[in-house]
Amino acid sequence: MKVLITGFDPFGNEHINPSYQAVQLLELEKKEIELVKKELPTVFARSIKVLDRTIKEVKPDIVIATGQAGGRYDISVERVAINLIDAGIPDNDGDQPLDEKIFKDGENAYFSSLPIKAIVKKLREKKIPASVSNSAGTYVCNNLFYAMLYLIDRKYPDIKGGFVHVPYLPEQVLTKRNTPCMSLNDIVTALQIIVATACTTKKDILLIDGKIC
Ligand code: PCA
Repeated sequence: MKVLITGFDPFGNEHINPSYQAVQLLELEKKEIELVKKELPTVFARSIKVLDRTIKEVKPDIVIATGQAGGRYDISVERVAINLIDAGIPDNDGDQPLDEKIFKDGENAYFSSLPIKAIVKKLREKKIPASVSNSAGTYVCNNLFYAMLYLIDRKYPDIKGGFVHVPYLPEQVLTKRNTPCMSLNDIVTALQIIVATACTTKKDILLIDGKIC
């Protein structure tokens, strides 16, 4: 079983991105899982090109993309990617599209094909805060997540894919009052659990984790 796992480079005012920091440190106990790591640019168009090229080269069974969600307190296992860009800040190439479709001929939305609730349950069992998230935002992460599922739908039907947002690291919130963070160690452990659960779960479980509003 081959897993491609990606993280993003730093963007906005940050000098690090916890997603790729954690991906870099990730090691698996199970030697039967081959892990391929890739850093993606926080750039709308280029991140999609790099992902597509990497999928073509690596031919993974599973793709797990990760990104920073500053201000979130837990590991957010994303459920849905929407066909919309509405950039609150420019990407790392200076592009800031507003209210644009990602792919004109794509569905309005695609759902993750990872066992999102089984992942949340396993993370909580290991005492790592986690939840299903129903929005990956409207920036580069949603853009990449949407493109991944579009490409899977069109070109790579045998691949399973999903997206996980991770909180800031403690060093990123030193001067950000009342802002949550998670240790790099916990984020790396979370990624280990996510990869292992994605590789071993055939059918997702039912778990009460719906949002009232
Ligand atoms: N987080 C941003 C883009 C890159 C990243 O790590 C996002 O959530 O869209």
